[in-house]
Amino acid sequence: MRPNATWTRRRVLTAAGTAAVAGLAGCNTGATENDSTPSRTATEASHHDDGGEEHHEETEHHEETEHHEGTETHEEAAHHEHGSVPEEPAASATVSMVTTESGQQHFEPHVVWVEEGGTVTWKLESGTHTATAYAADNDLPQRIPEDGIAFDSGMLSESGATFEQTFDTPGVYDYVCTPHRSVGMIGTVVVGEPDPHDQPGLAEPGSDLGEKERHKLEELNEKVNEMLGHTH
Ligand SMILES: [Cu+2]
Repeated sequence: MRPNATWTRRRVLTAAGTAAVAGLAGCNTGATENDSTPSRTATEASHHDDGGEEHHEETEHHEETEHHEGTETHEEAAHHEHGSVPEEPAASATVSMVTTESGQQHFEPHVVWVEEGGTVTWKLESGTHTATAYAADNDLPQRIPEDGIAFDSGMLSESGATFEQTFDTPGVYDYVCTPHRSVGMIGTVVVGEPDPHDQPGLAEPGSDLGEKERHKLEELNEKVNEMLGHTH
């Protein structure tokens, strides 16, 4: 168990309330342009009529998130959603490509982990998306191993369409949906047990990238470093 398990659970519970109301806010795409800081004081004040039942913390958190629909900062939302990473590599993994009803685009889960020789299948749930490796060969910054495969699904537009890729070279592979790059529709495939110190996919994202793209890459770096740290 992680030392901060309790904290994590609380955050997840809070996120559940948010997700029900605001959709998958963690992806924080085009639909939530105004990342203003929530004005909690006003909402908290309205709860003081309840008679000071301060021990009902989780209930209050839930109510709060309903009132703060769509006003979470990017950082908060990113940590609420998709908090879990795989515990160990699997022979295969599946990633959904999704456009939510509120118009947000994302890969779910954001991070998958397969063994050397493992296969990842991307499945189009909704919207129109690609899964394109961050590689010079795809006219993108290199964020996969130098000898890794620069995969590119091409545009998938029919619901249920799939793209499958087998990975023989261990490493960290960042990839992006090219039409939704600017809103940070990005994911990571980890193959085998690579040395985290030697991965282009874990480098600090360049300052020339868009803000949402950079934030998402930083978030993914954090998750993958944590995930690989658990294996040693
Ligand atoms: Cu997309």
